[in-house]
Amino acid sequence: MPEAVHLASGKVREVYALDDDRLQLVASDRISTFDVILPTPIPDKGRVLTGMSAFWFARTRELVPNHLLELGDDGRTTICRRLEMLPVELVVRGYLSGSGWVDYQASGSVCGHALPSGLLESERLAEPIVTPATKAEEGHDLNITEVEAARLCGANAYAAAREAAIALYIFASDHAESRGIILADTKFEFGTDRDGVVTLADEALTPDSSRFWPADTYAPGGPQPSFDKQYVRDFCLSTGWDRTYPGPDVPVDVVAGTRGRYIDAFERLTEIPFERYLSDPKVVM
Ligand code: Q0Z
Repeated sequence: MPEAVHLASGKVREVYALDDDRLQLVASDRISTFDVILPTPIPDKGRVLTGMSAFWFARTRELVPNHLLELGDDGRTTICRRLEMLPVELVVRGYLSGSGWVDYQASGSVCGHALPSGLLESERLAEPIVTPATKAEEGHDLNITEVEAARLCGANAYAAAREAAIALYIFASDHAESRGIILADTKFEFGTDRDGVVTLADEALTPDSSRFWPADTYAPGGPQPSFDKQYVRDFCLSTGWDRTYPGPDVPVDVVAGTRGRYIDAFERLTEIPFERYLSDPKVVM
């Protein structure tokens, strides 16, 4: 097999070209908090996210076409169709959190969606909204309106992507809620294939691209704990860290607790023991 050519690095993943039609995405065990990559990896985090993403791709392929072709035996490698990516990402929000809450407090709307007054932080929205953002290489994505997104993508491609994103969010948030996890919001990236078909790409419905909250402690009126990262965040802040590079080393018990939370999320959502995934990653597909 010819050598994979490195194309791009994300904060915690790498992309390689296998040939003109196929890419290989490799997820590392690095973890970021407050936008800083910590010096200590979380063992198996890349495998958990790769398996979870493939699980959702496999279960939603009738709903929305996606880029997944194969999983590597290492459990952290996705082989996918190489698409022409849309220049925006689509965030679907079912709850008011993060930049949505910030923008709502300042203006009463989020990406052009006027919302009722008096909503609380983390409150569930009457219906999910799509809030596009431009993709920044470094630093923060910039929220834009759907009108701007449609201009950047072309009206037809954007309309197809927004319908797909809403359908995926409803499917996944219903599934997650029935297993004790609130999918507060999630970011999707789409591309078009050689026939112009809008196709789900990148990773999808993982803790790195979504806010997962434990349902049993949900209480609107403030920020909610992150299902996966709260231990590591709380530890980092307890050291007096100022949220700038470099982050603190993470002790073994905090690493183990965080790894356990990722595996718990995987097993709750997929109903597949993580050990089975490690012995044969294709069990999720
Ligand atoms: C996604 C990214 C990552 C760094 C390229 N199916 C596709 N076709 C064309 N391009 C992409 C995909 Cl997934 C693509 N990214 C984002 C992923 C590391 C950046 F693993 N870049």
